[in-house]
Amino acid sequence: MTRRSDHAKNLSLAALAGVVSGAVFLATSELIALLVARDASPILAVGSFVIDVVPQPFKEFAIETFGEYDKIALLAGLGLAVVIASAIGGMLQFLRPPLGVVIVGIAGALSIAAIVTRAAVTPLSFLPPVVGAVAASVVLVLLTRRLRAWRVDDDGEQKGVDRRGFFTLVGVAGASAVIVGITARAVSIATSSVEAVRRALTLPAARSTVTVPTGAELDIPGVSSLFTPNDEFYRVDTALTVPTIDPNSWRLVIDGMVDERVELTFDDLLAMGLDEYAITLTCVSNEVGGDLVGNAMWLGVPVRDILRLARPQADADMVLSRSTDGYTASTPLESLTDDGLDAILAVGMNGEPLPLEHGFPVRMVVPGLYGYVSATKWLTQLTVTTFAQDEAYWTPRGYSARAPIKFSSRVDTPTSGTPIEAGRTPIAGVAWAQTLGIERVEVRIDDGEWMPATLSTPLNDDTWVQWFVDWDATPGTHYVAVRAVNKDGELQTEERAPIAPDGSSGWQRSLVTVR
Ligand SMILES: Nc1nc2c(c(=O)[nH]1)N[C@H]1C(S)=C(S)[C@@H](COP(=O)(O)O)O[C@H]1N2
Ligand SMILES: [Mo]
Repeated sequence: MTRRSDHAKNLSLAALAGVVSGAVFLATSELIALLVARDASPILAVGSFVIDVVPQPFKEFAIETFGEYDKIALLAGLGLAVVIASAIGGMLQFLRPPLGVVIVGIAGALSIAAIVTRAAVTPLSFLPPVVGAVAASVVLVLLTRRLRAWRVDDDGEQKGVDRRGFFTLVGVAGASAVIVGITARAVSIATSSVEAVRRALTLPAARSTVTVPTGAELDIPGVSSLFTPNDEFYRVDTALTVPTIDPNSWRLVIDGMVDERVELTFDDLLAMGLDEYAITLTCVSNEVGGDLVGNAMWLGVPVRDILRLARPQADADMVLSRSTDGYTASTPLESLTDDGLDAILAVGMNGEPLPLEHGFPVRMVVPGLYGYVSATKWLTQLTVTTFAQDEAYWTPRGYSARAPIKFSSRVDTPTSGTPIEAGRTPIAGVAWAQTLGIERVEVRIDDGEWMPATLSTPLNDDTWVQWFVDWDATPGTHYVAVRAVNKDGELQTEERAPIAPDGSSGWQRSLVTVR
C-alpha cells in the first residue's frame, strides 16, 4: 500500500472512531436524561435553541419546504451535523491528541448552554451532557489508541490483535449506543404518562352547547369539513417535543398589574363551568390559499371570568400569556375582557380533551386574532401588563405585537394539481372573517364577471363559512379567483402582502385544467 492511501485509510478509521464516540455521547446523555432530568436531552435542547435563534426567513423556508415535517427535518440536519463534527473530532484526536477530546468537551459545553436556555432547568440538568461527554471521551481515547497501535506502532503479530481490538470496540460501543439511545428515547416518550392521564380524563358536560343549523355543512366533495378533525388540524409551534403537563399538577397563575394574584388548579377551572364555543383559528403564516387555518368546537371558560378574579388595574392594556415551555403571546386586554367577544381558556377540542400537541391541558383561543398573539398552548401564566412594558416571543422576531386576522377566502376544489372533466362542476371553498362574519363570497373565471357564491348557513361570526358556485367548465386552462366581503361591507383586499409582519393578503387565483 502506498503511504498516501495508508494515510487516507488511517483518517477514515479515525473518523469512524469519532462517529462512534459521538453516538456514545448522544446515547449516554439520553439515558442519563431519562433517569435524572427528562428535559435535558442535549440533542433536543440544541434543536430547541436553534428553533429560537434561526432568523425568520429560515423558519418560513422550513415551514414552506417541510410543512408539518419541519421538526423532523431539523433533527435530521442536526444529526448530520453531529456525524460530521464527530468524524472531524476523531481525525483530530488521531492526528493531534487531545484535540478530539477538546471537541467532545466543546459539544458538552454547547449542550449545557442550550439546556440552560430552556424553561424547565433543574440543578441536575447539566448531568446528561457531562456524563455523555465523559463517556464519549473515554471511548474516543481508547479507540484512537488501538487504532494508533494497529496502524502506526506495531509490527507483526501484535498488529492483528490491535486490529481486532479496534473493530470489537467499534462494534460494541456503536451497537450499544444505538440500542441504548433509541431505547432511552422510546421509554421517555412511552412513560410520559400524560397521554394516559388524558385518555382517562372525562371533562364535565358543557352547560351550553352550540347548535349547528341545518345547511351549515355543504355536501360537496373536496370542500373543507365545517369542523376540522383534531388529527387533521394544522399544528404550528416552537416546541421541538410536545410538552407533557399532568393536569393534576397544572397551575394557572394570574399576576402582573392586578389587585390580587390568583392561582387556579385544573379542578378550579372546570368548577367555573364549561361552555361550547365554535371558533376558527388562523395562523399568521398562512399564505393566501394556504391550509394553516382550522375550525373546532372548543369547550372552555371565558378569559374575562378568570381575569375578573384577579381584578386587572386600569392602566394595563395587554395580557402576556405564557406556556410551560417559555413561549409567550401578547393579547390586547380589551380582546379578553370585552363581553361581546368569546375569548376562552379551552380544555376541550371537538368533543375530547385537548390533544397534547394542541395544548393539553389548557390553551387560550381568541376569536379574530392570529394564533401567535392569542392562542397560547400549554398555558401556565397570564400576566396583566402593557405593550410598552413587555413583548412576546414573536415581537422581536419580525412580527407585529398586535395582529387581528385579515379576513380571507380559499378555494378547496377544484385544485390546481388535479385536472377535471368538462361539464357542470362545483367550485367550492371556505371564507373567514372572525368576529365580523362573511357577508358574501364572489368567484371569477378568467376575465369574466364576479359571480356571487352560495354560502352555507353560518354557525356564528367567529367561524368560517363554506361557499360554492356551479360552474360549467369548458376544456382548457382557466384561472379561478375568489374574494370575500365581510359584514362591515369591506371587500377583501386584492393587494398582496407577505405573512410578516402581520399576515398575508390578496385574492387567491388558481389555475385549473379542464379536459
Ligand atoms: N406554547 C405555544 N403556543 C402556541 C404557539 C407556540 O409556538 N407555543 N404557536 C401559536 C401559533 S403561531 C398558532 S398559529 C397556534 C396554532 O395552534 P394549533 O397548533 O393548535 O393549530 O398556536 C399558538 N400557540
Ligand atoms: Mo401562527
